[in-house]
Amino acid sequence: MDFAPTETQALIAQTAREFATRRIAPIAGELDRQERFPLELVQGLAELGLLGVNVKSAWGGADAGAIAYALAMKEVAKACASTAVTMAVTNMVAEVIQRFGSDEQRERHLPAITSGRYVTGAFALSEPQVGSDPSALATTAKRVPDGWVLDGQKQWITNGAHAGVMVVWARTGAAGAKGISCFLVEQGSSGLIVGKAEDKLGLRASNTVPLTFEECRVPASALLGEEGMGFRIAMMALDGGRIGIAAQSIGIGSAALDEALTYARDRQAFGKSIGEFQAIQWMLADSRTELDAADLMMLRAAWLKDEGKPFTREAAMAKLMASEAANRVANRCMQIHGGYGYTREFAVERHLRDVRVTTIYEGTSEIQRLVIARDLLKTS
Ligand code: COS
Repeated sequence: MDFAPTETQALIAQTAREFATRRIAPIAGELDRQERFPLELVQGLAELGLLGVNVKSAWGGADAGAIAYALAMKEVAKACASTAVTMAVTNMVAEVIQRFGSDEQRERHLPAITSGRYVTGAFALSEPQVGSDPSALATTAKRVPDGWVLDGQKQWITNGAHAGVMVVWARTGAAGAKGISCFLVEQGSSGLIVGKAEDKLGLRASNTVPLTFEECRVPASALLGEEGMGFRIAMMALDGGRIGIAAQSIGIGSAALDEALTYARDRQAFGKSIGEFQAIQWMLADSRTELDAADLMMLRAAWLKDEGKPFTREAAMAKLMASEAANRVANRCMQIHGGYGYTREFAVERHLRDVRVTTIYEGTSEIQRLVIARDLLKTS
C-alpha cells in the first residue's frame, strides 16, 4: 500500500494549489458577494489542463487520472467552491464524451472543452419533477428525417448559461430507464432556451439555470452512445462525479477548518486563547479526523476508478461520508467563531453556505445510502 502520490498526481495537485492560492482565493469572497461567474478563472483552469484532468492529451487534457483530478478539485474547492463546481461539471462532461462519444464527437467537443473555448460543459439530467429518480424523466426526443427534436424542461443545470455543449437526457422510447437516450446539444441551438439563474443559498458565483427545449432540433450526430443507453451513461458519469463532489466537500471543510484554527489561536476568552479550551480542541480534532477519513475513502474510490475496477459503491460511500462530514465541520467552525462567524466579515459563513448543497446534488445522501445498500445486498 502506497499513500504517496505519483509524480504526475503531485504535479497536478501543486499546479491547482498554486493557481488556487494566487488567483482564486483572493477574489472568492468578492465573487460570492457579487454573484459573479468566474470567467477569467475558468480560462485559467483551462490553460493549466484542469478542465480535462482525466482526458487524453490528444484532445488537450492532462491525462492524469481520477486521483489527480480529486486532488486538484480539493485544492480549487478550498479556495472557492463555486469555481470548483464549475470545474467539476466540465470535467464530468468531458469524461462522458471521451468515454461514450464517437471519434467525430470527441474531435468536435473535447478540444473545445479542454481549451476553454466552450467555457464549460453542462450536465442536463434533472427536471422540475425528477431529481432522485431520473428513470422517470419526461423530456422527449423524437426522431425526424435529419436528426432529433427535443421538447421538455431541465432544472438545476450547473453552467447552463455558459456551456458550449450540454449533455442532455431525453426519452426516446418506452417509460423507465431503458427508454432514455443521451444527446450533445450545443449552446445556441434553435429551440434551446436558457432560463433565469437561480438565487441560491451558496455557490453564488456558480451558474445554475433551468433549460427549456421547445422543438429544439439537433442533428443525428448529436446522439451520444446508442439509443436507449442514456440511463446507464448517466449512472456511470455520476459514479465518477461523486468522487469529485467528495473532493469538493473535503476542500470546503478544510477551508473552514483553517479559518477556525486561525481564529482559535487568536481569539482570547477568560484570559487565554480559546484554542486552549478542551471544548474547542475537541471540535478541531473531530473535524480533521472526519475530513481525513473522508479523504481516504475518496482516494480509494478514485484509485479503483484509475485501476478500471468497479467503484460505484465506494464513490457513493466517499460522497456520503465527505459531504456529511464537511457539513458538520463547517457548522462547528462557525460555532468556534461565535458571533463573528455569523457575519460576512469571516469566510466561514461562505463555507457553511457553500457546503450545504453537497449532501443534496449529484445524488442526495439518501440516494447514496440506497446505492450502497443495494450493492451490499447484491454482492456481500
Ligand atoms: N453503473 C452502470 N450501470 C448502472 C449503474 C451504475 N452505477 N446504476 C444502475 N445501472 C444500470 C442498471 O444495471 C440497470 O441496467 P439493466 O436494466 O441493464 O440491468 C439500469 O441502469 C437501471 O438501474 P436501476 O434499476 O438500479 O435504476 P433505478 O431507477 O432503480 O435507480 C438510482 C437507481 C436510485 C441509483 C438512480 O436513479 C440514481 O442514482 N439516482 C440519483 C440521481 C442523481 O444523482 N441525481 C442528481 C442529478 S445530477 S446533479
